[in-house]
Amino acid sequence: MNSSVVISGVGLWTPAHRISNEELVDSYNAWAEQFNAKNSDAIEKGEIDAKPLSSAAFIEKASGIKSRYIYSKEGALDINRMRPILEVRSDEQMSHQAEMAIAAAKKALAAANKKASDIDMVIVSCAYTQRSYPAIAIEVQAALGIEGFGFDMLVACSAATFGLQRAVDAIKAGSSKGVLVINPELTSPQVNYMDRDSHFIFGDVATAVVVESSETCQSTHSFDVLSTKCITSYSNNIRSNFGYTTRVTDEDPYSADMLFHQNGRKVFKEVCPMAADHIENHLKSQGIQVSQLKRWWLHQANINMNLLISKRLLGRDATLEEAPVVLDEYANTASAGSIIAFAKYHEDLAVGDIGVICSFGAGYSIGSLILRKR
Ligand code: CO8
Repeated sequence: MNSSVVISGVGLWTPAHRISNEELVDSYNAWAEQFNAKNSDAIEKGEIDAKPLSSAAFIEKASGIKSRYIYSKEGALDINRMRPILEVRSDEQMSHQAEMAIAAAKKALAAANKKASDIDMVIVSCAYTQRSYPAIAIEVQAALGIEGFGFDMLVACSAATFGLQRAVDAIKAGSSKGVLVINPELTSPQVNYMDRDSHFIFGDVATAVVVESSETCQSTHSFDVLSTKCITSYSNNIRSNFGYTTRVTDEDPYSADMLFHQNGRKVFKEVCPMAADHIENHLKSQGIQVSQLKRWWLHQANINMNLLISKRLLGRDATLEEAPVVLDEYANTASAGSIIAFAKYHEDLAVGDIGVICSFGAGYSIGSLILRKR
C-alpha cells in the first residue's frame, strides 16, 4: 500500500484578552507624553531624544494590523509599567506556555480524531520558551499522557514550519507513529511597549498540528504533505539579545536591546524576494505551477509583505480567498501566523486542491510545506 505523510488535524487557541490599536496607541502616547514632560530639560539640551507619538492609522496602513490578543492584559496598558503581569507559578503548577500549548493540542487531537496513545512525539516549536529545562514539550507530553518523547525548538517565525518538517521526516522514517507540533507563541513578555516602531507588532496565541501516516489517518479534513523545504540565512536585522548569559554580562536585562528589535524596512526589502523565490523554487522542484495553488497560508507579519510576495509570483494581487489574512485580528504571532490561517481556512478546499504554508522571519528563516487536500 502506498502511504503518505499527512496533516490530519489543526488546533487554534486564542487568548481571552484583546487590545485594539486605539487602546495600545492611547497607552503608548500617554506614556511618551509623561516621559517627555519628565525629561523636558534633557530633551531641550539635546541630551536625550523626545519620544515620538504613535498612531493607530499608521499602524493599520503600514502593517494591516487592527488588534491583537494578549495572554495577560493586566499591566500591558499601564503607563507606569508598560509590560504585562504574569502570575508567578510554583514548580508544581503548570507553566503558562504549557497551558496554552495543551489547549491548542487538545483541539488538534480532536480534529484529527486521535487519542494521546496515537502520539509518540511532541515538538513545542516557537519563538521563545519561558524556561530552558525541563522542556515545555515534556511538560505537555506528561499532562496529555503521551508515551514517547518531546523536545523544544526555537526558530522564531519559522518555528512551526521547521517543526513540521521534523515531524514529517520522523513519520517518513518510521521513527514516530504520530507527532504533535505545537506553537505556544507567548510573545507579549518580549514586546517593547515603549518602542513606537514595534509596540504594535505582536500578539499571543497557540496553534497545534497532528502529523501522521495516511495509513492511520481517520480525519474528515486531511492533507498529504507533498514536500517540505527550509532555509536559513544569517541576518542581524531581527534580534533579541536576552539570554541565559545576561546575568553574567552585567547588562540591563530589560533594556531595549534585550527585547525584540528590528530594522523593519530592511526586513521588508530583503525577506519579500527571499520568500517569493523560496516558494517559486519549492513549487518548481515538485513540478507544480504557481497557478495551480488554490491557497497560500502565508506568514502573518505584514499585509503589504504578503501582497508583494503573492503579486511577484502571480503577477497580480492574490484574493483574500487565495491568501487569507488573519493578522488584522491576531497581529504577528511569530510562527503561529501561517498555521492560524491554515486552521481557519482549509475546510472549504476540494479533494486534490493544492496549497502552500510558508513562514518567513528572524534568522532569517523561511519554511514551506506543499499540501494536497485528500
Ligand atoms: N506611529 C506613527 N508613525 C510611525 C510609527 C507609529 N507606530 N512607526 C513608525 N512611524 C513613522 C516613522 O517614524 C517614519 O516616519 P518618517 O518617514 O518621517 O521617518 C514612517 O512612519 C515610516 O516608518 P518605517 O519606515 O519604520 O515604516 P514602514 O513603512 O517600514 O513600516 C513596519 C514599519 C510595519 C515595521 C514594516 O517595516 C514591516 O512590517 N516590516 C516587516 C518586518 C517584519 O515582518 N518583522 C517581523 C519580524 S518578526 C519575527 O521574525 C519573529 C521574531 C520573534 C517574535 C518576537 C516576539 C516579540
